[in-house]
Amino acid sequence: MRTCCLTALLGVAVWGCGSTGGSPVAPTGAAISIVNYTYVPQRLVVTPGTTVNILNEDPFQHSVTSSSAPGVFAFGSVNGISFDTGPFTGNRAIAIPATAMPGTVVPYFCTLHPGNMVDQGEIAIVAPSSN
Ligand SMILES: [Cu+2]
Repeated sequence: MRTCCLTALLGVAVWGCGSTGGSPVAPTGAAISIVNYTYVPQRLVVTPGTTVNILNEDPFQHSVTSSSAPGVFAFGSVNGISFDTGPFTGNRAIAIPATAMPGTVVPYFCTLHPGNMVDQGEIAIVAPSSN
């Protein structure tokens, strides 16, 4: 399942992989890049169940670590949603639970440069479109 989703996000056709009926769900390809101390995009909008791929393009470590509120530079959660890549270079992925409540906005920061990234990032969770 995890391998399936990650493969889909890499752009490889995997229709039907592990599916047991119902409509296929198009991969969203949600992604965050970190470039020159900057999270891009600063605000990422995703639906519940999304895997977010993160690429740190800087030649040194950063983290993507959730906090409880904007301006709070400590690990925390909002509506039960939290994540922490730990310091890394290259690629990581975080999973937004399928049970995440739409309307939840989770701020995140870098534990190695708290308050010193260009902007704090945030992930906003919205309901899937119903069509
Ligand atoms: Cu950093």
